[in-house]
Amino acid sequence: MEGNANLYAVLAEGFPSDRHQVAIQTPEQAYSWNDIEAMSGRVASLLHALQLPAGSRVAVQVEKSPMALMLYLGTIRAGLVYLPLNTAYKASEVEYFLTDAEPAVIVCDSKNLGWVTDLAQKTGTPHVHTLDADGSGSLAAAAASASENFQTVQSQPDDLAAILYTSGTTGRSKGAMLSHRNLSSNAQVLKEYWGWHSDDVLLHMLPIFHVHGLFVASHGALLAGAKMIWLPKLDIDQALAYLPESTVMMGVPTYYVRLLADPRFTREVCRNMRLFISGSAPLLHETFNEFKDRTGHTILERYGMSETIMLTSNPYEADAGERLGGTVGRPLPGVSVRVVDENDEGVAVGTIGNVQVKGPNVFSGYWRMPEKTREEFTADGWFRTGDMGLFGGEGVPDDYLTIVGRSKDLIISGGYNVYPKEVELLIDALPGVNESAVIGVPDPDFGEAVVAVVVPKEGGTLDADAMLTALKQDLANFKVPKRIHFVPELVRNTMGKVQKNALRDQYK
Ligand code: MCA
Ligand code: AMP
Repeated sequence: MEGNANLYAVLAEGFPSDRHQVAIQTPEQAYSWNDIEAMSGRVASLLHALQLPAGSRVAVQVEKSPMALMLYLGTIRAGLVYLPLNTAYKASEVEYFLTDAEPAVIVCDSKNLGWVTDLAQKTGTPHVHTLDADGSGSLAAAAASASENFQTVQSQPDDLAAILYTSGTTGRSKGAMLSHRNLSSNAQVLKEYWGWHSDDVLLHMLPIFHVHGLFVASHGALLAGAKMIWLPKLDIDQALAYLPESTVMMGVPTYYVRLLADPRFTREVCRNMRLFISGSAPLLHETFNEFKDRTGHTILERYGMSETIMLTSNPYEADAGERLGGTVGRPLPGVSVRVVDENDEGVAVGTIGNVQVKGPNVFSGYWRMPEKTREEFTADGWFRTGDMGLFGGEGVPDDYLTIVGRSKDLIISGGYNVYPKEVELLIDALPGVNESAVIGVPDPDFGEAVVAVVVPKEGGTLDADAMLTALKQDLANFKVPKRIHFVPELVRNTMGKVQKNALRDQYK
């Protein structure tokens, strides 16, 4: 029989032959590899019975649980397209995704069932299910009576597996379309590159609605047949309790900052660890160095995007080179990375330019946005990341990439992306506001913190607390400014463009 390009079929090739072993350990319960097959099989049977057209979207906004992972795997097995949503998104944010993606199914937490049902009716989403943090809800109830024996759907490499929304500078979110090939090729490369093996134990504390936790971390362990310690979120007490029995951990820089802030985090706690990986946002030199001093471990920093999954990584094997703090390492095998000028011409080593990428991991385009897709690819097929970087530089080998900034106006706070334009539009719509500029300023915990600089209407005064309360109605909490500054006017250049760099300097 010809191989099946379905991502689940690829991952399952790595499951251990003894399916009774523990695959997922939570503080409450253990799940075996058999359980993964059976539970994801039940979800797939349930979805299959809906007789949805191929490529139908399953939108999911639920708390992290083993069953939530089964929902993901079951969706993939059924040949449907998984569309994860940050649990922090409010109704008005979710409405956009439902309108744009037109999913056939939405699965939500039962506490949100009221407004999600209203939205589903409004947007024509036919099927609504619930799934709560404890694994209960209408989805689990229906899955319980569906068959656990499900023959994973035969997929083609270019079939769509997932859509990940990532905002644009215009404030309108774009759905990055990822295929089975994109996801499985990246998982296979990372398995080799980071030396995954079946004896590994992954401490999984990341959310599973983004690339980092859902794909990079989960796929790594699944494909290696390695156990995951599955925690609902970052909790330092729990992290300290489980680190001694773990070998691999992944986190955004805030995870490492918070571990280091706790004096109980010692070399002894990390005694069985072989690899700490950081990504999604720049890791500060001081965190990298302090971590090495405290634990003896050198954090491996890597770089990626929702549109591309993982692109570059510092070396894992000692003989492959040094892990250099501040750099994101070399292009992964099969991935091409170039640094170019404004005319898409390559620049010399040591020169800063725009980072462009190519490879089997790079997405095919944005959902129903052919023009935007065309704009973001060069004529010869390179994807414009919007990141600025350089190869080499002082004391850095010529094939190591360093990310120095972004040409896109984006704030990364605790690993979550915030698009200033989206926040500015909401602030500008508040009564008494003339205009606003939203910027990121350095923050010891989140890396960057969102700050708003607001010009009140002439003669008026504004109340920052009232504004924040109003913003929280429509905006996920992590996007809500941590501070608002009032100014009589915004600094502009001769072209009339707001000088965000000057504002960042002033308010840092
Ligand atoms: C929570 N809050 C935040 C953030 N998270 N504010 C700004 N930035 C954040 N990231 C808000 C909360 O809503 C709360 O607000 C207040 O801050 C304090 O919350 P706290 O209890 O400290 O938050 P937490 O629950 O501990 O969460 C912080 C966190 C979490 C653990 C750092 O944000 C997190 O897990 N981040 C990981 C994100 C991630 O996985 N990114 C990968 C993207 P209030 O008091 O008002 O309610 S994938 C990606 O980027 C690419 C592809 C890649 O390369 O990986
Ligand atoms: P997302 O839209 O969530 O996929 O975020 C992708 C963006 O995160 C990239 O375009 C980079 O700007 C940033 N990013 C990811 N990893 C790193 C890293 N190690 N260092 C600096 N920036 C990073």
